[in-house]
Amino acid sequence: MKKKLTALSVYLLTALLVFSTVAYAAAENNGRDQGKLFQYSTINAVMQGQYDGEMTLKELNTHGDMGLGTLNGLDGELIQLDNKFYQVNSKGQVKELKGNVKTPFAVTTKFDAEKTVTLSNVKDFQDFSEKLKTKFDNKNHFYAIKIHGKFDSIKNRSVPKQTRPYPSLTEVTPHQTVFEEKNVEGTIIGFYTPNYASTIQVPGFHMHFLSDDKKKGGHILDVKFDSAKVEIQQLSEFDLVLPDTADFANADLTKTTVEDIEEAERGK
Ligand code: QFH
Ligand code: ZN
Repeated sequence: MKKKLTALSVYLLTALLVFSTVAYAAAENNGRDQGKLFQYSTINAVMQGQYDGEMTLKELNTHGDMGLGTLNGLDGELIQLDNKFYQVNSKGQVKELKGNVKTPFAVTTKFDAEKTVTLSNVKDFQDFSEKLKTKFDNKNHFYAIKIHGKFDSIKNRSVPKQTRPYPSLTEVTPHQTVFEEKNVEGTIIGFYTPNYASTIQVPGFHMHFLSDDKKKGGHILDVKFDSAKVEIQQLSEFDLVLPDTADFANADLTKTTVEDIEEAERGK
């Protein structure tokens, strides 16, 4: 009788252990960690000329290995790829940055793609957005995307460094520089933000580009390609750190409209 009881309890214990492991794995998205977005400041702060932050690239790197943003003074476009940071200045020059450089706005994630989809016959940015959105399982979560490929045409912009008093982003973008590359190989890094979060990040797709030879890149205004594999990760968690500066404390962040963002970010 005693032996039987022991055998039964061993059996029950094993069953419990197996069950809890399975339940935990399911909660953890089949053993993978839930994708998490990390962001410093908000898009409407950038829109309102909040161009200085306290976040170093070194600190940003502790929250993710792939991302985008800008540098203090709105000094060009920032691309984070494979734990390295690159700046594309308004002359189109690309420079690798050190960890002590600061950003006023950046988005990053520990990228771990959960699926890869193929997009074909992409005519322009809008076509890209429409085609990629159909691949998302959850239209109200955020996504990180990474595309390494050869692009028939890609139009990038970079913004010129500003001095105080800072103008709004819609006042800066008429002075942006636009570079169009043909048949270029490189990586597109991007984030998808659902429209309801349009005060936080650019609604829809916000993408930056870096060529394989690390000589070209910027904030993407338009893109065209025959076929490319898009790596996707759903981001169901979001860490937002706000600048603890007097500028940020006193800014009116309610003035920005979605139309303003479209104008500044899409070049329309
Ligand atoms: O282009 C100003 C941060 C940035 O990439 C953006 C820069 O999209 O607002
Ligand atoms: Zn950008």
